[in-house]
Amino acid sequence: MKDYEKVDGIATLRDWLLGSNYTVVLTGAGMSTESGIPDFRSSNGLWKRKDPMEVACVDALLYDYENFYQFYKARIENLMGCKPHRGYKILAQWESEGLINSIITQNVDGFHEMAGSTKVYKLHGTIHTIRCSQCSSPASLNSFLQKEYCKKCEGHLRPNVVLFGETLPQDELQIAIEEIERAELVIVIGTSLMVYPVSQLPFRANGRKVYINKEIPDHNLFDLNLKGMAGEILKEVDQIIEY
Ligand code: BV8
Repeated sequence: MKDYEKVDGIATLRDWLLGSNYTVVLTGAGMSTESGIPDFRSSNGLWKRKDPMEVACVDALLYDYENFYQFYKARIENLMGCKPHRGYKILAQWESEGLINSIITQNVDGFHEMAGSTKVYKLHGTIHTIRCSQCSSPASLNSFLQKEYCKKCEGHLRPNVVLFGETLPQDELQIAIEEIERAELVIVIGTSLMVYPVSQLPFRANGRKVYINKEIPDHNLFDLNLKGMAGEILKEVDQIIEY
């Protein structure tokens, strides 16, 4: 993207944000890479080393627990050393200033809430809490990391994420659809939009659609594309908003 295009784009997003009566943000793993958490599908993403269908799916949980366990243990441990970057804090400030109304996320790291956002709809669950895969009894994160078994039924423990092949939390998904359809402005940040059904949400938007992403696919449905790092772009927009 040429510099003038980018500057214009930053100012346009600022104007649309200030002019919108209802703004919804949709985030993916690209929102967390500047916090040190690898995403899934870009050049150094997780899936370049691991096939998601081998580790983040129901069959892995059922038939290849060792692989499943090591994948999630490593992600939980990596997460412990990371914290929400400035872009997360800007989104939380925009919520408190009334500039955005809600955040829909595919991320399981809980960073939006950690940064202070309150209206957050997590469509792929959370990696911070654990349950038994057999009897669904809750278990502690530490018991998962110690590779203990369910104290009630001796079943395998798993994080409360939505795996491939599992349905999304229907209440959250319904709210997310209503939020997207109601929004005058939808800002999509750091997602390849490859995973169903979240990938379909932007198509349901009736308002303006903005895409902030490191990679911009040729054909896309967005009214404004801002190519670059989420944290940096959010900072540039925030810097030209007179509070
Ligand atoms: C379901 C677990 C009904 C939690 C995840 C065939 C065709 C179509 C669909 C399907 C199919 N076969 C199966 C399906 C359905 C399947 C699916 O969509 N598969 C796809 C891959 C083909 N979906 C499901 O199974 C869903 N459930 O459909 O239920 C059902 C029920 C039973 C049987 C059948 C169907 C469940 C989906 C949830 C799966 N769980 N993760 C975890 O471990 O995290 S998905 C995983 O992908 C993560 O949750 C992640 O958030 C999500 C989406 O990925 P992104 O967030 O977009 O991340 P990605 O790396 O892809 O992109 C990041 C982008 O950011 C990149 O473009 C990069 O360039 C950019 N970027 C990076 N850094 C930055 C940046 N941009 C800006 N700044 C930066 N700094």
